[in-house]
Amino acid sequence: MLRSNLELIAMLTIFIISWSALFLLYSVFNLYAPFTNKTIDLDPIFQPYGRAQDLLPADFQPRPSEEKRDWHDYKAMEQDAKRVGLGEQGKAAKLKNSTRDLQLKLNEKYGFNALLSDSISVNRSLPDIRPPNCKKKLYLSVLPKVSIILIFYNEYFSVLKRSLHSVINRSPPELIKEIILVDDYSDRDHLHKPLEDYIAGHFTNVRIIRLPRRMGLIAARTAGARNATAEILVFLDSHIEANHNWLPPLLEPIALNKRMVVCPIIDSVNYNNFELSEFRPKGHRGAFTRDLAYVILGLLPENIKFPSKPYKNPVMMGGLFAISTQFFWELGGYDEGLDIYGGEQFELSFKIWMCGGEMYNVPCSRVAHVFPSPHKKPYNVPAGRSNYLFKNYKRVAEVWMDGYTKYISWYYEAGDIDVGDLTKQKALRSKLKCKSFEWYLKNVAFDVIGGYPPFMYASGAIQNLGDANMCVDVLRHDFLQPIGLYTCAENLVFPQLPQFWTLTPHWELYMHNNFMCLEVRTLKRNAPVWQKPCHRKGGNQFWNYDYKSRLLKNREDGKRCLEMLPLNKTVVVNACNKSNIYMRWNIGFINRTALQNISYT
Ligand SMILES: *[C@@H]1O[C@H](CO)[C@@H](O)[C@H](O)[C@H]1NC(C)=O
Ligand SMILES: *[C@@H]1O[C@H](CO)[C@@H](O)[C@H](O)[C@H]1NC(C)=O
Ligand SMILES: *[C@@H]1O[C@H](CO)[C@@H](O)[C@H](O)[C@H]1NC(C)=O
Ligand SMILES: *[C@@H]1O[C@H](CO)[C@@H](O)[C@H](O)[C@H]1NC(C)=O
Ligand SMILES: *[C@@H]1O[C@H](CO)[C@@H](O)[C@H](O)[C@H]1NC(C)=O
Ligand SMILES: *[C@@H]1O[C@H](CO)[C@@H](O)[C@H](O)[C@H]1NC(C)=O
Ligand SMILES: *[C@@H]1O[C@H](CO)[C@@H](O)[C@H](O)[C@H]1NC(C)=O
Ligand SMILES: [Mn+2]
Repeated sequence: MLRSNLELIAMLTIFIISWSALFLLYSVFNLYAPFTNKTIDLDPIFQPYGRAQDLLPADFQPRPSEEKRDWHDYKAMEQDAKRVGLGEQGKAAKLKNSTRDLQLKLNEKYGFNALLSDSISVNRSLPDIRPPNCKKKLYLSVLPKVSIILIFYNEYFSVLKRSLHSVINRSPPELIKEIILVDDYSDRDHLHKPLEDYIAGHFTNVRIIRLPRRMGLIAARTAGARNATAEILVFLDSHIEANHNWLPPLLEPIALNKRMVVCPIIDSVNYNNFELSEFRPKGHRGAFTRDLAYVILGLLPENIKFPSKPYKNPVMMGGLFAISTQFFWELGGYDEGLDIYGGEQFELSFKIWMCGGEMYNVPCSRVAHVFPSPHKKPYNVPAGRSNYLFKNYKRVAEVWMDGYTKYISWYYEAGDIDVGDLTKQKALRSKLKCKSFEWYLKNVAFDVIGGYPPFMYASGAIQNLGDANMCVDVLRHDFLQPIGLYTCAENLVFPQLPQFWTLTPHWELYMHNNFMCLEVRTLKRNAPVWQKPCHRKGGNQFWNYDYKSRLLKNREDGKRCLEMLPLNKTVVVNACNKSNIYMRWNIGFINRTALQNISYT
């Protein structure tokens, strides 16, 4: 549930989740009914905090002059280096009896090769893929203790066990005060008695909090944070593997500055073979597009020059980070009006930067994350509003993004989405005297506007003129299959995610929120259209909309156009032909000013 994103595939999960009908669950008080006693008197959230030093408890002073030490656990590293076997050293693994069919079934059900996971040790070794300099780094010898909050919903047992063992095996025991597992109302049997027995048999400082009903990621993290007692909160997913010495580099910046929020670098565990590799693009400095999709900005030259040095991160990927408990609550924790999942990483990131904090990525701290297969069936999320994502985003934008909201592609159309009461959030912003969004854009996310100019050429559903019921749709396919057509969303300007396309100033046609660009790989007849990572090189990913002829042209020469094959009810690319009605398309929103300025056609 890392945002993830960044996470190509995890992002897909977002919309997979969003496609399913959802059950509405969010009045704050209902949500927290089971925690109500605490909620009321624990509401330190909106107490005014004054100066930064008020945040420091008497018994915890930063010790910048303190001795440093080498926190590596060399014995554990040595033992790990000797391990051999399936998946050891983070190598790609394969079961002898595995078939493609079985793999697909597993991917649908679990999002990864669950049987393979069962055959890989929960204590498996990982390669040390940190920048070489990290091996020599020393950190303060006195570091604050952490509460690790690991939330899960129907997590696969061996994957959850591996997450726990990796954290415990690779953290200095004296730094972990407790590990709090938050169960977001799982219904798989193994997560009840068997999990409790396993924990009792293997760990001493791990406890489980069970939510009384499905509440979603945001509420689950909040419940974990309320239960935590250590000075620092570390939020993790339940399908991760912590690498050597991951914890001290996360904690030192916070020990030195309580308003520092720190993210590890997230590596990737392949869902088919459990191979560990470095996440691409490297570094994940996070940001957002005009749609408020999470995107990854390139590293800055100084980040590349000093690869082990922490660097500023405008927006967290979302799933894995460390923050001082007090700062978290000073910021009000997560906005409790956010439903289920989505937008919370923007909310927290904006608050951190605008309200006196800073956020860094730490290249010496590595945690690997299983990015699930796009085949994964949507979670059994309680039904309700299908547009909770937009509701969340709009809530965040309304409170934090000031005048920038006018640039958000869908904002005007989202006018009728009720975002609920924002009084508390706005009061918090004024109480903490937070800076403006303009300040944030200038000083922190300074390359967002350049990379993602605050306007687009066209966006929304792409509707065929030959058959007005048909719109271009991702069809929930794996990226291994071409996109297709589906019955159009009711609102063409602001459709559901699988039909929400954007034609960008980079001449890419991409889907809101998943960083995948439409690409045509051949010049043959009936060329299929694929979703592929955006390469910014034009050519097979170049698209241009001629709003007069309504042709949607691929490649700079404008000779090939998107076409619906009415018999097959599919989309392909063929030589342009204005007289072919099936080659003509409406797009929900078009910016004529921008489209008129086309120098390519
Ligand atoms: C494949 O082998 C593994 C152990 O080697 C076993 O646990 C699993 O059940 C087998 N799967 C099938 C489909 O036979
Ligand atoms: C994994 O390591 C822990 C010690 O950290 C040990 O208690 C446990 O038995 C090991 N499990 C396996 C399957 O190797
Ligand atoms: C944390 O939750 C557990 C289980 O619900 C409860 O027993 C404990 O009192 C809680 N601790 C805090 C500090 O809230
Ligand atoms: C479309 O369907 C026809 C007949 O149903 C078939 O011959 C043709 O190969 C199909 N084309 C594509 C691109 O799938
Ligand atoms: C263009 O489309 C029209 C209408 O479908 C068709 O009659 C004509 O043959 C097409 N022209 C070419 C060159 O394919
Ligand atoms: C028009 O295009 C040119 C170059 O193609 C670009 O520099 C300019 O900013 C564009 N103007 C508008 C209004 O989009
Ligand atoms: C349309 O594009 C122009 C640049 O060509 C931009 O200045 C303007 O803000 C855009 N309008 C909208 C509504 O996005
Ligand atoms: Mn995740």
